Amino acid sequence: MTTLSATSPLAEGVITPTYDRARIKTRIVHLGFGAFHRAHQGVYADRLAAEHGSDWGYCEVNLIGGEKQIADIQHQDLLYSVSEMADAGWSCRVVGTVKRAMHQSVDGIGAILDAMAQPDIAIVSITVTEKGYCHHPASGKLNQQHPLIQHDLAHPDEPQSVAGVIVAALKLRRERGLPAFSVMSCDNMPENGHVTRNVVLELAALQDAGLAAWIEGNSSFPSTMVDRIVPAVTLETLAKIQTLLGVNDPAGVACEPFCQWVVEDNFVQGRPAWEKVGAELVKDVLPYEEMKLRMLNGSHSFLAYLGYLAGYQHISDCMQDPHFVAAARQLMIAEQAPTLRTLDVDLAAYADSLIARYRNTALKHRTWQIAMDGTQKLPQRWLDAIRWHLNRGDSFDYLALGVAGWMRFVGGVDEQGQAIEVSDPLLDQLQQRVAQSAQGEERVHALLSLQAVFGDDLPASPRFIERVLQAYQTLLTHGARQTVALWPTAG
Ligand code: NAI
Ligand code: CS2
Repeated sequence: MTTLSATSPLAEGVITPTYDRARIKTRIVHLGFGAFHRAHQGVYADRLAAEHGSDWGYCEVNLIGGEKQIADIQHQDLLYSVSEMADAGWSCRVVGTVKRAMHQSVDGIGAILDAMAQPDIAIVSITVTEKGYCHHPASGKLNQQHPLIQHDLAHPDEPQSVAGVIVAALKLRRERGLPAFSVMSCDNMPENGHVTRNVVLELAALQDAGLAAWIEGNSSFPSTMVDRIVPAVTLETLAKIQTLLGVNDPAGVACEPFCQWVVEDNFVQGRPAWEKVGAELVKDVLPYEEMKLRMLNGSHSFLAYLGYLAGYQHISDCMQDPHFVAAARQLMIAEQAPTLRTLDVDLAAYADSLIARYRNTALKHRTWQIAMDGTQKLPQRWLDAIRWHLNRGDSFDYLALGVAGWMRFVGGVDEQGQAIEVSDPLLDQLQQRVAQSAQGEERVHALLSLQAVFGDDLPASPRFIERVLQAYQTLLTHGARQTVALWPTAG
């Protein structure tokens, strides 16, 4: 089977770049050429070029991991495909707006910094997962002890961290007399622009106060709310893509049809007219981010931990269990929705639409994938809402059950006594606490002592501890499936 290229014949119905690709300019450097970026920002750029004559194109960069994705797209004329998967059928488009692809381990960091310091570059965007920001998830501040940050402080001109690379690139632009670019995070964090600004400015200030002041005065860090479910690509997905496309595409991704992007309109060197292809450009993204993070990602994580423990491999499998559907809905409507700032959105309808999206059996979104990196996700998905309820004396039964589910998951042994492969940047700290605590109450206290996740306040809250403990004990006694069915009265 031939591989996707500018000249390969494609199956009928595939949307291809009919615009002049030579006209597209490299105006955005993107850090994190993963599945999500390809299916989200990549498609907005392609649609803008195809439907509105935009010339905004990408230089795609992977710093850590993802060597294969960069090599793959280089071998296929910088083209890749995005397939939308619905129970009713699939559709497929080839994205043509990538101009260049680089990997730190192949091209070297010097070449990447040089690419970021070209005059045409107006935006550096990011999707590097929450852990890529090297911050303390509970506070949003730079983790100065992080090994990558320690490295970058010692070698500022050969940085390894995302923040270090941005600081070094901006330093180079300043030296070359070029204007700064805007830095746009598209990762799932509340105020992702502020988190990015914090880590970049803090790291710059530790190196050179003058540089930090220049960045603060010349760059901007717009926040974004991003939404499109893009599961990790499997061999099965690639086979399906091949059937749709008519050629092989190892750089292809598949995702749900739904897509949403809310962007803070704050760019120092211009931006693509994303609003022409459905993005919302607003002054304040925070209410949208919180809504999405607490309703969607909060229920996703709940389904991920409890579902994994109950033996459900995919989110759509959880949706076959009416008790899981009811629990996810309760969590969203009764415990997350009340904590949100007012938006002109019907939250009950939003919850229904999320459940409908989760039911998509074509997606095969693994509970294990969403369960990854929990220490980086819990604060914004559950813990801020729990604090809201604690302040008001309200109940938060499902959020507490979620926390208990996470604790059971990171314990590393499932309900059948099989090992769980826990993937988390704080794995050492998790394993140490698990190894040094007896199963039950002691384990709960040991995990609550993770200050980077729970802060100082939650481990000192008797109500929080009591509710999580009760949920944890119930999970131990009844197992996840039955606990979800009986909750909140099972304890
Ligand atoms: P992925 O695993 O396909 O890609 C991860 C990307 O992050 C790769 O490009 C990798 O090189 C980079 N990366 C990982 N750790 C890094 C580090 N320490 N420093 C620098 N780069 C690093 O994951 P995917 O699906 O692309 O998701 C990435 C992020 O996008 C998510 O964590 C989330 O914040 C956001 N997102 C994902 C959605 C999805 O459904 N997949 C939807 C909405 C947002
Ligand atoms: C998921 C998200 O992996 C996860 O943690 O909750 O990536 C989710 O699929 C997206 O945010 C949907 O937009």
